[in-house]
Amino acid sequence: MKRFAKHAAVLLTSMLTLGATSNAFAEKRWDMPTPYGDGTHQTQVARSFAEEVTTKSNGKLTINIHSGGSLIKHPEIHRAVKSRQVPIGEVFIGRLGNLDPIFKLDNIPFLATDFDSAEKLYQASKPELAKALAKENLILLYTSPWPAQDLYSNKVVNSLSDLKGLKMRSYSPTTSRLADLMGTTPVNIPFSDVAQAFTTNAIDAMITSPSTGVNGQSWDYISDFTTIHAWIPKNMVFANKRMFDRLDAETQQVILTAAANAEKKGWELGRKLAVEHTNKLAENGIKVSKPSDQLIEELEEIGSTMVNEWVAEAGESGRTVLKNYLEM
Ligand code: PCA
Repeated sequence: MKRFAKHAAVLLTSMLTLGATSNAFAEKRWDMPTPYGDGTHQTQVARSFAEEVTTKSNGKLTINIHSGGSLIKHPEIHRAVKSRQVPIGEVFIGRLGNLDPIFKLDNIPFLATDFDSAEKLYQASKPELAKALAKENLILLYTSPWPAQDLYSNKVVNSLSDLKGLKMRSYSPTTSRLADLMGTTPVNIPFSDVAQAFTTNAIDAMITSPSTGVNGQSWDYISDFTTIHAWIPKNMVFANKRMFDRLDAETQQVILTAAANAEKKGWELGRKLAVEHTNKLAENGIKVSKPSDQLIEELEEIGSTMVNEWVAEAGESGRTVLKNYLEM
């Protein structure tokens, strides 16, 4: 009897150990670096995506969000996913502009300035976007837009001459080119350093969303906000294809469904937050103005130049994307 009990205990222990081992095999953990902080809607969307995958896969795949560049800094995230240092990550599309012209399209001014147009531009460019990522063994999972990009400055801006010679923050190759064409000097500064850059006069102006101004409490160092609504850029989330292919079909489907839901949520938030956050800037003392006709005309002309430059660089596939967009 005693011997039997001992035997049963050994059996039970080995069953538990086996159980634990096979569970450990079934369970996967994906670390997902994101570039922006917890206060941004982008990271909130990423968190809801991760939660959905974790819940719906019944724990087979847990996605852990590491926000604000805490695991991997923004400039390294793309390479980290490509090299399988991490299986999944989020980046601001325009940052990758030097890798493929399709990424530059995301920051071209005055091509798509309202959300309906931005959604069309996204649909028209999505096949090329996915193709550019696929070349690097990456799968596009979802995109999420920022509210339209407006102008922050420490003086009233009625025309480009008011900005001449100022240092303008840029966050991508396309926005550096824009700063040049505006007669300003581009200074590449990540969002995390923007407040300090303004207070130390490393930059004098920037073009970004009202949300980013709210997240960075820009009223502490900026007086004027002009609603130029120049373009609607996006973040994208992608996975390494080899790591994705290693998951079972069911878990892959959970990811794709969660990605589609995240995309929907991101686009809804992008639309909604523009008004809310512009009001918040005003409530905190920033002078919010509509752009003058002259400023818009000058900027639109730069926009046309940049579209032409882009088509020349992107060639046939770029022309097709634009043709499809204009016909939508
Ligand atoms: N905020 C981000 C990207 C676009 C936006 O609205 C930033 O300024 O870095």
